[in-house]
Amino acid sequence: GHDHVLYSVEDSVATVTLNRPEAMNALTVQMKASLLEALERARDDAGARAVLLTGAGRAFCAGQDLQEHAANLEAGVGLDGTVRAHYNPIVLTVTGMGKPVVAAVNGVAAGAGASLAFACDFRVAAENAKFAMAFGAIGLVPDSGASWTLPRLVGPAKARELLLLGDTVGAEEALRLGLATAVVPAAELGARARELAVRLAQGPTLAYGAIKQALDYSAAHTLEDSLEVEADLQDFCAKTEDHERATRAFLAKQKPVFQGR
Ligand code: T3D
Repeated sequence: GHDHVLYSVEDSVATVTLNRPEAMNALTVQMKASLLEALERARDDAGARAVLLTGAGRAFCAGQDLQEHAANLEAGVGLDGTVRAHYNPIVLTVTGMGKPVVAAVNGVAAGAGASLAFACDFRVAAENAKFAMAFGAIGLVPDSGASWTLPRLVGPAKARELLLLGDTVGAEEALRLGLATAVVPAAELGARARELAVRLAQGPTLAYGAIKQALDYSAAHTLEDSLEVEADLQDFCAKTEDHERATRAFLAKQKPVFQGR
């Protein structure tokens, strides 16, 4: 039950691990509830200034558990409202939290598992990782935000091609497309993704949250509206302790130490 998603904090990095390796970390209702709980915990944890999301075993996440899904279809309850009840809040928690989220993509990310990786701020992929737009192959529409995130990551034409044809994207192609932040040998993935998360955890956390907000806002608004939001967010950031200290450190030719406030 509860151990299907693990949570730990070290060096101000909260690590959330999908932990049902025997099922390629496919998402059951129970697992989705635990994942949402872990992500909300990471969001609210004052001791966590960056989040690392990864999978145990050979897969990152195979998406919706199709055993459970088939049982629901059999019982005549269809999708059982799971997109609104689970997937949407999970994605909004990742994108909406005021701290960076790094996906360490340790293997295949399929369907909603791929969407989950797309919702993160960074995707560090192992050489053996791949992204499978598995939705169309089973007659479903991309959910968990893939119709929004993927065109913004790889451009509208490529996203359309990937989602309509459902082709799997390997790690090297993902890097070329801008879908992966970096590709690293599988044995180094944990360390390399962690290195990035630790670097982010030592950064100006409030400014990072504001950067995420500004980008999400500008994605759906005009330049004029986005300038207004930038001005508001800048007023906010200018009042932070981290900004004040970093400015003083710059003038003193010192390296700033950010506290996340
Ligand atoms: O409620 C709703 O459905 C709405 C929400 C939908 C959101 C979605 O995520 S829809 C998309 C669901 N996911 C998929 O369609 C992916 C299905 N899986 C695959 O395409 C492939 O298995 C993979 C590309 C993920 C991996 O391929 P490969 O060759 O590395 O492994 P495999 O042999 O296919 O799979 C290994 C085992 O995992 C196998 O079981 P077995 O034969 O060892 O007993 C396979 O059935 C199982 N498995 C893989 N994915 C799922 C799964 N079992 C349940 N659910 C899965 N999603």
